Amino acid sequence: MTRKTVILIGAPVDSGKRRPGCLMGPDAYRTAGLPGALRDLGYKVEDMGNLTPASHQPDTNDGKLFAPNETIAWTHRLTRTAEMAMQRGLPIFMGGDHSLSLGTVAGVANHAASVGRPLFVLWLDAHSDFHTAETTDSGNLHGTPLGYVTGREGFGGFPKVQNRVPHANICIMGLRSVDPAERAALEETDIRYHDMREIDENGVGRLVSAFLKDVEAANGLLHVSLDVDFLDPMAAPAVVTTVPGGATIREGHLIMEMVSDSGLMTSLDLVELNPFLDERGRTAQVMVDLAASGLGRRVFDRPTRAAN
Ligand code: 5AB
Ligand code: MN
Ligand code: MN
Ligand code: MN
Repeated sequence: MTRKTVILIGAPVDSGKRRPGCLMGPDAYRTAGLPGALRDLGYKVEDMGNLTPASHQPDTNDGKLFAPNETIAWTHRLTRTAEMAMQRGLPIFMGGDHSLSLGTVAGVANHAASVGRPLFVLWLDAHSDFHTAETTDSGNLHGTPLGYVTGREGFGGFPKVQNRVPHANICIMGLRSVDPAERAALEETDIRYHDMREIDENGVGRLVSAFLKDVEAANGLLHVSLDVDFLDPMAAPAVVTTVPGGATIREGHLIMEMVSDSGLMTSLDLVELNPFLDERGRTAQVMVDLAASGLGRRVFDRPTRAAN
């Protein structure tokens, strides 16, 4: 039996918001042991190193949008990289802020179309990231990836999305901070979204299993996009956009273990980690543990770490 290949792709994207630091994410995941954890699970691991954006004009600071040229350049680079990596294995995009998902999801969607299978997306996030470059109040493009990949208007200058992700194939979990313009747009769609209250009332297990059943029934590919701020800031402090009242480590692991059991996940984003804000690497470690759970590790298999 050939071992399954996981392709680690460093995407030190830091242009999606004003506060810097996410560019250190890929190396924090390596330092926290992601490659070794995956090898221990039996995967063949290839690390492509850290990418750079396509060449672009320097950004000026005169418009509402922060660093649009750089984010557009990343979108070009990551779309192509995702398309190529999907042909060879399971890519893990080590971010980088969430604006990287404009490219990763667009590329994965192109791959899905080329193999004739529908793409499904599980979006684990406190935010819905459903703005367009026109509706955003902050001008921070990390709040726009789901708007982009579903083909919303209002992304002038960005590459045209070749294969939109259908609304019905998207499930957002963990919501507790959605701007009015996003909410109004979201409610016009049949994107399914579960806020923290719904999680509290139903438990994540029931909600995730309903979604995974649909992915399986459609013979879909599944992209998981894990934003650090899905988790409660007490569990995962290393993120700019902290919102209290988030998911617990246990809920995170349950979701990822159920994803793993389903055997459906074909690509993964780890986004928004800002190692500059971390406490002795613990947020990076939580993210590595969640990724490992999504690829077959059980919580009771988690190694006890030496203190030094
Ligand atoms: B993240 C906010 N909606 O548009 C905006 O962290 C936050 O990738 C976006 O989910 C958060 O700036 C983007 C207020
Ligand atoms: Mn996000
Ligand atoms: Mn978020
Ligand atoms: Mn954020």
